Amino acid sequence: MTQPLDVDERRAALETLSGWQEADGRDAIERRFRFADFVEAFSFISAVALEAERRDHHPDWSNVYNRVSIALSTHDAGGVTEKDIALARAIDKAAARFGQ
Ligand code: HBI
Repeated sequence: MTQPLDVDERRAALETLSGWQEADGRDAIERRFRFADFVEAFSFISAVALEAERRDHHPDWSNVYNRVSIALSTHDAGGVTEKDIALARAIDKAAARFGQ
């Protein structure tokens, strides 16, 4: 099984990402997005959902109209792993296509 990153690995990985931070009160990383409207937010969600399914690695997320919050952790490993960093990187690419 993939091992959780240690504190230094996690900090170094966060620096390679765009807008991700330690999640409040849980062992995860998170990024919050704000889109022009619901359709744009949902288009982004759809793109991320397909990418997550392709990787068999899925976000914990919420959507309120044009806002999307995404938290990433590897449930099976009980922490943040390289799988989360790789998915965060893919999410950053998807977000960039939506002007984020
Ligand atoms: N997604 N974030 C996350 N963490 C997991 O451990 C995980 C997942 N998606 C699918 C998955 N594990 C499967 O390997 C099984 O646990 C169903």
